[in-house]
Amino acid sequence: MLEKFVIITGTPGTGKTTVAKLLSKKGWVTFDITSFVKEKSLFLGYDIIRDSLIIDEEQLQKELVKEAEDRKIVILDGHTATLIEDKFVKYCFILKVDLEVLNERLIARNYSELKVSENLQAEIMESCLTEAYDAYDANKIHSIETTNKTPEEVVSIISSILLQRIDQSDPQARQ
Ligand code: DAT
Repeated sequence: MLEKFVIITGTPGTGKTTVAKLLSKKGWVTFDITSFVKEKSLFLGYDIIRDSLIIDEEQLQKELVKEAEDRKIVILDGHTATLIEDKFVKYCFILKVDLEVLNERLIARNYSELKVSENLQAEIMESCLTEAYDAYDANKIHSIETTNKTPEEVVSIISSILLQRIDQSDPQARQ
């Protein structure tokens, strides 16, 4: 089965990593795309202005598909996750958060003014959601408003959707 990737995307600061870590504790297999890119040197260069890696997207998909070969479900955390082709994707979750909360989180990260304002703009424009609709079948896409939810509540929404379509009698189903 090709459709094994579950993507958790959203503007930086919306809670992807927090949620992915909790999902991992619950037994789901999760990959942090940024760490994966660094580990495997899957970048073409570095964008100094944006303070971010320029990812070799083609190679990243190849490596992820290879890595996931023997797995049923692999959860990906990263705001560049829509580069995985639709045929490999089971679900795409987009995390959203109130702009004031996001602003505080990004400032707390010591992001430059440019990086804070670009990310706030992306959240206002719902860039991740638009990208997801461009990349994936609409019925794979779930947008989650996280502002008044604990990370555990967000995880419970995601888990309940994931568990709808897996065989729960199979102990390896999350692997
Ligand atoms: P991302 O991986 O999208 O960049 P993160 O998981 O690092 O975001 O979260 C950014 C900060 O927000 C971090 O300090 C944890 C906090 N946070 C994440 N989700 C939250 C939630 N649902 N409620 C309260 N705080 C949350």
